Amino acid sequence: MNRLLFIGLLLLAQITFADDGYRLWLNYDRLTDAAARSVYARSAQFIAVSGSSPVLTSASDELQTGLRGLLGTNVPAIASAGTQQGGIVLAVGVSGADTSGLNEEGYRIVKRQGNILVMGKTAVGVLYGAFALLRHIQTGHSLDTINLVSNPKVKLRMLNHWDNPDGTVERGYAGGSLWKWYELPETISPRYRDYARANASLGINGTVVNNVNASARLLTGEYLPKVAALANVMRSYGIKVYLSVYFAAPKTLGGLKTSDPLDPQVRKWWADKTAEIHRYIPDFGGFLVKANSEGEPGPQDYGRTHVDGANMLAAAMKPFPGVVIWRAFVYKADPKADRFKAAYEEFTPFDGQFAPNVIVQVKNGPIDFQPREPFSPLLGAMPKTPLGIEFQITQEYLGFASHLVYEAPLFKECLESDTYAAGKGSTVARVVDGSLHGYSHTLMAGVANTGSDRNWTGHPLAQANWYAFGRLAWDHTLTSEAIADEWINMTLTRQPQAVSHVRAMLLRSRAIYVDYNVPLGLSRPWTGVHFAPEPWQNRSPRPDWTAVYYHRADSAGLGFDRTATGSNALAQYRPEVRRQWENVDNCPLPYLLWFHHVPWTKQLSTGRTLWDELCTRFYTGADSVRWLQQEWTLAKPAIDPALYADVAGRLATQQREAIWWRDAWVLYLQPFAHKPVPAPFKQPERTLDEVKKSVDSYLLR
Ligand code: GCW
Repeated sequence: MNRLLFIGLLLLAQITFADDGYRLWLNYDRLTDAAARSVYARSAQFIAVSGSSPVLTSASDELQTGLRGLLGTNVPAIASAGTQQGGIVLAVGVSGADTSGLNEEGYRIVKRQGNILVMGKTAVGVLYGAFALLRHIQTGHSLDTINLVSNPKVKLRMLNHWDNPDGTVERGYAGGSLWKWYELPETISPRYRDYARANASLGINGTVVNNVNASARLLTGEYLPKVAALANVMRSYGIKVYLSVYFAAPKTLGGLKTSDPLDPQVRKWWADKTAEIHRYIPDFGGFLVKANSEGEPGPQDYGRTHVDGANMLAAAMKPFPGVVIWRAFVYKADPKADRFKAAYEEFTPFDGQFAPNVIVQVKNGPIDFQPREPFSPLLGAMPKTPLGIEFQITQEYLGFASHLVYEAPLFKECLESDTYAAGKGSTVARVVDGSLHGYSHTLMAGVANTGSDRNWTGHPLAQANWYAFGRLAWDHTLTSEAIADEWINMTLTRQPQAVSHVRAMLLRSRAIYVDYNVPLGLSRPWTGVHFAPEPWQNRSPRPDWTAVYYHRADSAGLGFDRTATGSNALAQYRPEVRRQWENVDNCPLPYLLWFHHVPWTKQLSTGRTLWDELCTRFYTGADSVRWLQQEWTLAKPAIDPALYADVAGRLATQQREAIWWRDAWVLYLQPFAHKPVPAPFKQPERTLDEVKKSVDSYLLR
């Protein structure tokens, strides 16, 4: 009777349990198929851990937690398998054929003598293998013939947090900062460990804990113990901590007269500071620097160059294994210049001059994390300088946490672009993984979308973007579809019909967003809140912080001429790339307005004029949000009710705002185009003034 009651309560608990999203893709919900559970359980009767280290303990703990959840069994951890069979053996440092194809962080999982062997040259390789084994089970694969070998393609796989010491997050849409600076170092939130687990499950091995618009405070004796406390948690999961640094710190913090990178006292200050940091954090990852960009201080303040600045920090870092990551995101407030060209112009002359422990971090596009950009022309143009890539996971220009945009297709589109730097097949991915130019350091960074919200990312489905970034940083050859499938199965549901509805939503979401937002290569970095549509926005302290600077709408047409008759930014690309884009008659439509000022009446390859095509995209894009809503409804029976309701609410917001954004563009552009909205679409019901008013309410926030 007691037993029945217990089972009854258990069932009730399962039914009424609301998934708050905290557990991410590591929710380890019980597999519903009892037969499958017992088959898995037969291969997971014990976990043998040879050797001991905090990282191995993390691996074994995670397997225990995961298997307890998925299979409902308590799997004992033992020191050695001996002659036992039917268990999991974690083996680190194995040599010979088993680890021959592995790099330092890779893993191999095979079935051997009745056990499942998870091997790596290092403990962290085994940890990644343990997560891979769990993923294998979570996604319903058999253990009978398991044979997995995997190596990360990029060495530094990092999140960049734009978190400030006051607890706010620049461009963060999921609450405040994860780091509770006021409570550290004494109070260690359990959340830090869960953050580390989630990252390690993807192979992320670095985290820059503070904003690139950096506060010097992080470098003080008050803050370093706090950073060290975080590093202590991360270490057991193979994650190194990095700091963004404020270039003027020698002056503001050290009381020196200057922060000139060639000044001996300044150099000494940084060398001492770097040594001090290592006393707190012996395995410190390194520095990330935003210098002479958007008002941040830098070497140019003293007539020095980016190389002078980076190499000064590199010299301070030289006694240690860490790196200096110098951002290439720079542009000047010059109304005549084309911001598109700035990073290439400033950095290519320095190729080969950076110290060996410097990596230059380049945003994926030449402007700034737009919904669709061509790849940055810098990628492939600095063969003698390790270039890392920076993606933005947080949705600064992708509708914050209210619009659904699955970013894997965006990341992949860039990674698969061919730079032709060393002939055909010189993809951005091959620049970034170092195989093209033989870089000594390789790096993929993502600006994090995590915050203090219980579900980490605000929009529950935006967890998929953190997941996708991490998986691609490990292996950029994975497809967007495969990553979506993994994430959905591990996080939301394993019911095949529901999986296919959610997969369809994710895969189409970015194209839908682009259609109602910036179709045909339209671009629009906004000032203001970076959310509301403001194509009319033409006033700012800087010309390159207005919308009109980018879209260039006038009575003749729309778009930025970057051909030889315009800014000639196209000349920064290899001839093969340039040829794809330089002719307005055959430039692929996704890039058309990035490179051409196109007459309103020009007929495009679709058979429609520019104006009609734009309207078609704006309207079908906005209408497609209804399709997203329908797909979500179809998945409803298989989704946790609380989570379902959360996403349904956000989709409703997205639907309303997609129409708002469509109307903003249509009503703003129409007086230039002098054309009616083509049938079957209908003229917006509101006026431009009404749209502007509703945007103002966002700007006042
Ligand atoms: O996209 C812009 C953002 C800034 C950000 C900057 C950068 C951290 O609007 O908030 O500053 O890029 O990447 O440095």
